[in-house]
Amino acid sequence: MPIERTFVMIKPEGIQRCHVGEILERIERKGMKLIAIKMLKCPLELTEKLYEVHKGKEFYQRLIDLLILGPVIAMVVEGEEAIAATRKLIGSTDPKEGRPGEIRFDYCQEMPANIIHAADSRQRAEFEINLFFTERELVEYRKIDEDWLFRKS
Ligand code: FUP
Repeated sequence: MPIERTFVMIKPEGIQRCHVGEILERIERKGMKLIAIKMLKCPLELTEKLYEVHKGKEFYQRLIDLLILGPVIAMVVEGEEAIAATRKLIGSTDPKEGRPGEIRFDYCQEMPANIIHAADSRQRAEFEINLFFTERELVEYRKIDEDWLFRKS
């Protein structure tokens, strides 16, 4: 299975409702490796670039307003088929259409305040990672299960 990098972002309502620890725990539990993470207030220009594909849609303005209101936690996650795996972890765009176990279903009720974002394709992952992080901010290291030093035999 290919090792991929993807972009994941906890939106302001995920932070304001204090779900950061639980969300990170789910990503780690899946075996994904966190290679970059930062908290920031998403500037308007950056938010508009992230969601430029939705410009003109009826929910666009509310989506942007909600995002620039509070802090976000942006991260880069690496792992086997990380793009599809994190999309499965976050679940349906509309929490009402999700299932128990999906982050959006478990922690929120409605769009656009659906607490988390994850890139949905290789092209988007690359674009979004580059939007939020420089190459130097991506930290290379080995998780304990990748490091031969820690393997029993
Ligand atoms: P996703 O990739 O699952 O976040 O979904 P989209 O890119 O389609 O949508 C981006 C955000 O716009 C969602 F997180 C929530 C919001 N949205 C709405 O508010 N109404 C809609 O009908 C579709 C999306």
